[in-house]
Formats: sequence, C-alpha cells, structure tokens
Amino acid sequence: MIKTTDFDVLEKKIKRATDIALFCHISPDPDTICSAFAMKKAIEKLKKNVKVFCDDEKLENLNFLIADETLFKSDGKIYDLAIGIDSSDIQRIGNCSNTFLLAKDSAAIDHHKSHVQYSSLSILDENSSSCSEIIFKFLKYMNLLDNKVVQLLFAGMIADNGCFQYSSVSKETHEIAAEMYGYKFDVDETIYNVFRSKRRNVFDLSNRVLGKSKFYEDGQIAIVRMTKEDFEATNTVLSDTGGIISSLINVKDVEIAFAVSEVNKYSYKISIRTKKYIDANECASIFGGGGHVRAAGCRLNGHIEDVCDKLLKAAKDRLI
Ligand SMILES: [Mn+2]
Repeated sequence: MIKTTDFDVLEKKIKRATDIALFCHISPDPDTICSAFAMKKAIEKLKKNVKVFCDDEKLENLNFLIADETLFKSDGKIYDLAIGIDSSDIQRIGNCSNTFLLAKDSAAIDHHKSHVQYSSLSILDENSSSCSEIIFKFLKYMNLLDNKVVQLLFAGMIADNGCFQYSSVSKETHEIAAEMYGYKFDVDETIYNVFRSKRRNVFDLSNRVLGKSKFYEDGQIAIVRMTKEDFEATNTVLSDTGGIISSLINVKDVEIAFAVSEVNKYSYKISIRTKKYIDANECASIFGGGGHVRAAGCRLNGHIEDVCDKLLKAAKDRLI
C-alpha cells in the first residue's frame, strides 16, 4: 500500500531538482512508456528539465500519443533526480542503470510484487493493475493532471490490465478509470491503438508460430516458439511478439502458457501467462525473472530444446 507521506516525499524531491531523469524498463511495454511520458509532461509544468531513458526503442503502436517524444540512452551525465518507472529491480533498467546510479537522488514507482529496492524512495503498490494508476494518483495529488496526461495513463493502464479483463483489476481500478473518463480524450481511439490494432506482419507472425504451438499434460501446458527464422520470414522483431501468448492462455484447459522468443543464438526471452492457480511470478523467479501472478517473464540461455524442457518441467511441477 502507498503511504500518502510517500507522495509528499516524492513531491519534495521533484521540487528540489532541476534536471530529472525518468527510466523505463528494458523490452518496454505501454505501461512503462506511457507512465514515464505522462510523468514527464506533468512535471515539465513545474519548469523542470525532464528526459526519459530506455535501452530499447519506442513502441510503434504508441506513435499516436508520443510521436514527437524521444527515448534517450544512458549518457553518463549526473541528474539531480532519477526515477525508475515500472521497473522491479535495477537490472530491469539495463545499461541506463549507469545513469540512474550516478544521480544525486533517486526514487522508484512500481507495482511489481517482485520489486527489489534500488532507490532511496520506493512507491510501491502491488495491488495496482498498472504503474500508470499509481502515477495517476500521484499527479492528482500534485494537481498536475490534464487531458493529454490522463490519456497517456489510460493507455498504460489498459495495456497492463488487458483492458479490464485480468484478475489484477479491482473496484479501485474502475474508480480510477471513472475519474479518467472525466477528462477529454478519445477513449475508443486509445483502446483501438493500444489494445487491438496490429500490423499485418504481426498478424502473419502470429499465424505462422501459433500453428506450431505444442500442448502437454492433457492440454494444461502450452508452448509457442518464435525464432529468428520466424521473425525474418514475416519481417518482424522481438517487440512484435507481445500479444501472441494471449491466444494460448485463452485455450480452454491451458493453465500455463509460455512464449519462447529467440533474442540471440542460444538466448531466449520467456513470457509466462497463467490462468487460475499457478503463480507466474513464482515460476519466473526460479529462472531469475519476475512479474505478476498471472503474467511474468525471464531470460534463459541454451539450446531451444533444453530451454523448453526446463519450462515444461517447471510447469509440470506446479500442476495440481
Ligand atoms: Mn506495469
């Protein structure tokens, strides 16, 4: 739970600072990006110099919101204040952690259960369905909300909670959404762009790899693999794999689904989704990863067959 005194402490940190650096996590999702740019737009009103950092590139489907914005790479400069956004630990900030650690003061805003403290002030709420909702509360407290800031936070929120479909959604999520509806922005357009719109290439990748999905233990475990070959054949990249795993976890009887995506030779990004009782965060944590109860991730190295065997074993051990 968030203490209101934490908001007070963060407000003071921001007011004291001139140059502020905000940090998104690696392999960014709309929650980390939209939270960071909402924060940037809001605190710029206080005449602060604000930059958003990320090791990776912006997401194409967010161009309707942040086409003019830039994500900066680690620059070795010393900022007055560094704020980690939606990042559960310092490793999640990647190479940009060099710049984060150089800053004179620091804070983190996050909703991951697996959060490991890396800043002098951690504002955490693992019951929040997105980091965007925590930022909404903070910026409301600061009286810095406006239509554009709220649209960004709405986009980040629906991306993380599956447009109000996931178990992370609560009465409070809807109460925040209701407050958001009090601002002027195109809700339909936001939902379409963030949640439904996909490029034809991504559709092709999805069709190509889902057909080769494998099911185990009477269909309770599902694995989809995406290799360099699949990306090349469909002209897609790692960041295009996002929604594909949903098709697997939606299959009746599947309790746990894995998406295994090739990052480099013998190096794989693993996404985990669970339906009812397996804790995805706990499952990811045995491989050094983390996330949430129903959605988590990790990295695994080795031959793809060995990687899949390890995941299969971990899944079987957790079936009831
Ligand atoms: Mn998030």
